[in-house]
Amino acid sequence: MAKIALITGATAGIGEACAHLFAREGYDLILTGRRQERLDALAQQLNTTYNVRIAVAAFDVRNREQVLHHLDTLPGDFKQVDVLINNAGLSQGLDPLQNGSYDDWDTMIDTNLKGLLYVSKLVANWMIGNKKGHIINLGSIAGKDTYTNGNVYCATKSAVDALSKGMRMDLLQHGIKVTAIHPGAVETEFSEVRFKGDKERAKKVYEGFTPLSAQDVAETIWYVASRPAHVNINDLVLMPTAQATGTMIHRA
Ligand code: NDP
Ligand code: 8X3
Repeated sequence: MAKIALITGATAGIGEACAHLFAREGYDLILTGRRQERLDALAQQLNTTYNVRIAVAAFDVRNREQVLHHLDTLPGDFKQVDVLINNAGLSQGLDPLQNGSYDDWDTMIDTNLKGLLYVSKLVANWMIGNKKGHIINLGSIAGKDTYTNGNVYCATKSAVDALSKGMRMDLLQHGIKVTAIHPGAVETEFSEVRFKGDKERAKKVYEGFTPLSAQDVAETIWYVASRPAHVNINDLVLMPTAQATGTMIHRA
C-alpha cells in the first residue's frame, strides 16, 4: 500500500510544491486549502501524471467544526497518514503593534496557531492508533528571529517552534516523529497575501537577491520525510544564501 501524506495549504506555494514532490515519490495525498477549484485542478493533474490517489478537502483551518468534519469524513484508508505537513499559514500586515489591526491579528493567530492545533490533534490520534507517523510543521525564521513590525506573525511562528518541541515530547512514547522547518524568504504568494494584493510591494520583498523557491523548501521537506525510521530531524533552518538573519539580506 502506498504511503499517505496530508498537506494543509496545498493550493499554492510550498504546500503545492510538496504535493508535486510527494506524488512523484509515489505517495497518495490528502490535499487541503480553502480554494476548491485549485485543489480539484491539482488533484486531477497529479492523478494523471503520477497515478496516485488524491483526496481533497476544502476547508478553512480556522473553523474547528469544518476541520473536524472534513477530516473525519475522509475514507478510512486515507486515515493511515504517514506524513502530516502543517503548512497552511499566512501573514497579514507589517505594522508597529500600536497601529496593528485586530482583524489581522485574529487571522494570523487563528490560522497559524489554532488551525495547526485543530488538524494536529485529530491526525496525531490517527497516528497513535496506526502506530506510525511524522508531523512536519512549517515555522519560519520569523519565529527564531523577531523583526521590526513583524510582532504578531513572528509570535505565531515562535509558538509553532514551541509547539513542535512540545508535540515531540508528547508523541515520543508513540514513536511519532515531529520536525519543525524554518525557512527564510521564499518567493510564493506569501507577500502578496501579507500586503493584501499589492503585487508591486510584494515584488520588492524579493528584489536584488535570489530568494528560496517553494521547490527548494519542498525538497528539504522531502529529505526530512525520507530519513530512515530511527532518524529524526528535529529542527531545520533553511535560508537563501543572501539572507543571514530575519532582516539582514544582501541585495545587489
Ligand atoms: P502561500 O500564500 O503561497 O500559501 C499559503 C497556503 O496556506 C495556501 O495554500 C492557502 O490556501 C493556505 N491557507 C492560508 N490560510 C488558510 C486557511 N485559513 N485555511 C486553510 N488554508 C489556508 O504561502 P507559502 O507557501 O509561502 O506559505 C506556506 C507556509 O510557509 C506558511 O505557514 C508560511 O507562514 C510559511 N513560511 C513562508 C515563508 C515565505 O517566505 N514564503 C517563509 C517561512 C515560512 P487557501 O488560500 O486556498 O486557503
Ligand atoms: C516568512 C518569512 O521573513 O517574511 O515567514 O517573515 S519572513
